[in-house]
Amino acid sequence: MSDRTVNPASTSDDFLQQADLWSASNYAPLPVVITRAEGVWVWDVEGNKYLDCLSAYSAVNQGHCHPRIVETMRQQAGRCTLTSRAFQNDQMGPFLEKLCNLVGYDKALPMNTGAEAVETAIKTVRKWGYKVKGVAENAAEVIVCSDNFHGRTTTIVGFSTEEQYKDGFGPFTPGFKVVRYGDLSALEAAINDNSVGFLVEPIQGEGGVIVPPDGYLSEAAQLCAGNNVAFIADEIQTGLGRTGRLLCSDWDKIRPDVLILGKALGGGVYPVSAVCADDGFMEVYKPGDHGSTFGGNPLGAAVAMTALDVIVDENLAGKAEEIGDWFMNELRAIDSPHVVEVRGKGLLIGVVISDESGPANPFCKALKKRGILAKETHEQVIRFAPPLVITRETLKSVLPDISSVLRGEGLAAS
Ligand code: IF1
Repeated sequence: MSDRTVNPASTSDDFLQQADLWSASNYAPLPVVITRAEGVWVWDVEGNKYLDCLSAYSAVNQGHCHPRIVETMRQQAGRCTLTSRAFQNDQMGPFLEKLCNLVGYDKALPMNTGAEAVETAIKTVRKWGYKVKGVAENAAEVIVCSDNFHGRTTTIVGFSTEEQYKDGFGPFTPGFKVVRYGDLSALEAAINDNSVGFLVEPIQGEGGVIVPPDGYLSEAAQLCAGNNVAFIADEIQTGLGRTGRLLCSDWDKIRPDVLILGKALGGGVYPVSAVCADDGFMEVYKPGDHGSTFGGNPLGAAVAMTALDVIVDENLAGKAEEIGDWFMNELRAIDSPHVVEVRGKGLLIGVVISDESGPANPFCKALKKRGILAKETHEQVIRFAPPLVITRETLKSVLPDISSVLRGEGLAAS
């Protein structure tokens, strides 16, 4: 095995080679090796500094290594980290109470990753469908949207419309119906007596930062309410301040029956996710029906409480709205033949590169060369989603570089 060592790895190239050697090749990351991070900044092993415009896909809304969150983590790590749900701990209850009061639900069910929370939401509405709505055994249907992204489990990729996510992973869980995102009549036509839930992202992140037509979400919610179908919002990426409101659903003044949170709930330091709903849904669970070894653990619960406090205390939703509006206008003002559209809400922004200009990836590589880390989604879209603690001054300082790259400078050199 000696020919398979890169030892000791010290340069970025070493680490890239090492990861290439030992990691399954399920990712094609930008070739940057980060060793330190603070706020909106990250540093590679050579000491180069970058502005993080991805925020770990919105998991570090509060900024990297937020001092309050890290301090909570440190303290709780030295006190008690894991009890399992076989015993009670003194952090989970306070965490769930804080979360439920903040988002306005009777109860929450804690999990770890986003995909687990989505699975939990699906299980919740299925059981509700059978026990409360009265759907015949094994007939429950969950309606989902085209170009959805809800995670990577076999059930979830089974209802993806992206071939690559499914290819080679079947057979898949039945009971899902796909309708076109943004299409109310398709939703109406798909609803029948067996429909138990409609699962939707208020803005599709992976789909390419797709903002649905005005009124879509509220009318979809009304359709669901009128047909006794649970409206399930996956706010794993859009929630917790990212779009300029605590929840993206708040923009449309809707209150989902089932709310799914993750990512920033763990403050970027620990995986914490949760499903929130009222008693009418949550009361379907009896002991033993569902669970997770780490879900609701005291370390994650403590971290999540501070992660929520930071979002509220630092008015991160308000900042996302204000800075996002300004930044989106600045991006729109860039005169580039390559940019077709700038869209999004708050600090979840997609810059669409025209097909003729080639894929977005070389633009991201050119941005990296200028110290800005962004990642493309769906070939043609560059996503700009910095931590919500970013200031206007910081963004202003990198705008000339963003502008140069979007106008096509330095593309060939990458
Ligand atoms: C990866 C994308 C973002 C999500 C929504 C559930 C989950 C996610 C709306 C699952 C996760 C991630 C996963 C990450 C890349 C990323 C992503 F590009 F794939 F689409 F954010 F935009 N619902 N999104 O966005 O949460 O189980 O991962 O905790 O590398 O797959 P998870």
